[in-house]
Amino acid sequence: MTDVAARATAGFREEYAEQPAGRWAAPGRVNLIGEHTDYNDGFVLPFTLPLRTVVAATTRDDARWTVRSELSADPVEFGPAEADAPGRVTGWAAYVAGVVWALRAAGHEVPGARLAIASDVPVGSGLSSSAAVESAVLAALVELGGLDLPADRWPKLAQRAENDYVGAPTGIMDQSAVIRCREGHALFLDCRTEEVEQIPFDLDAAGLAVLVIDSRAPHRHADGEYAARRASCERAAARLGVPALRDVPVADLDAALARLDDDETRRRVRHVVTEDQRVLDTVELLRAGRVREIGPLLTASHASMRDDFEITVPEVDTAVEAALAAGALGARMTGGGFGGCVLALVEADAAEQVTAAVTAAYAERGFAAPGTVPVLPSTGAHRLD
Ligand code: GAF
Repeated sequence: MTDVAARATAGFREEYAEQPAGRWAAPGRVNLIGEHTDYNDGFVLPFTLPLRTVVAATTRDDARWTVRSELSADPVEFGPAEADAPGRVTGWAAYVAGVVWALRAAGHEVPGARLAIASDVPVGSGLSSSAAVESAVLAALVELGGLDLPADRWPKLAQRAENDYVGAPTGIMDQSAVIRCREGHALFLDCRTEEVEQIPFDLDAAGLAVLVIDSRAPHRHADGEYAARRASCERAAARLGVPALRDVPVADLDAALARLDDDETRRRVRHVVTEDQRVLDTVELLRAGRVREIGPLLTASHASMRDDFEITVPEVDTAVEAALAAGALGARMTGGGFGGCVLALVEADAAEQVTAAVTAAYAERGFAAPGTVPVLPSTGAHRLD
């Protein structure tokens, strides 16, 4: 397939019969560890992928926005009336209208624009294709409009687009990753303070590889289940008298669990509290250059998502089990759950054998063949040219 940036330009020229003023890119992400901790004010450790979304754009004289995407034969056009009414623009274009809305709601004068979007980030695989669109569009509009908005404030705005315009109650991880990740690093993010630390993540130097395997599992009720998990965590925090589950230290976990009156809530809390600790432990090991040793933490994270948070599905469990049986040092589902991708930490020379083992296990269970996603910790949203 043609390079994604070239496709964005070609789409732009075909739609608008002119050259774009510029092109902006934002990548997809995987999360090394720290799942469903972001909206609990906790810790996450994502890195971005070499797969990108590119937006080619130029301003127009009126306050209207036209967007073309590879996802649709027809462009979508909207003005302030639609942009200012969350939910009015729907489908893929809602992520664009949501960004316009979030900027305008924050008091910025958003320039009218023509945009064309191309993407290599697969939709529905849990690799944050939506955050990539939001972030690339945000980068384009900020620069085209000369808006006074430093990049460390972009993640909150992009998150607002998703929460309040599109209506998905997600946390701050994906937009932060897509905007703030740096090549060769994982992003250690404190989701309460939004402080970040770039953690060197040089797999080659360690003789290791991370495989990202697309489970191809259809997302089953993912939206409703995600919202239910979030509501359950928030209820538990209120019951425990803390602002968020991040405020339950792992040393106090048993005492906290004893104060809750149902097993399901106890399991949800145990996942979040132990997962925050696993992120901190992973960061310590990576800071010390002990990359190989993070494997058991990844695998423990998966078990916690499977047994306590109950967000895995047979396809991802099968991929994790097969990868571990074939010698992976650790493996876990990554992302919101109910499908999506699995990542496995492997010795570089074992990558093929682990991939083959997962493929064979899928065939044996009668699942659709898994896909693979290229991995190379990459740079967040930026202008291409
Ligand atoms: C999805 C959400 F968008 C993130 O905010 C995060 O909660 C993640 O699921 C689970 O860790 O990607």
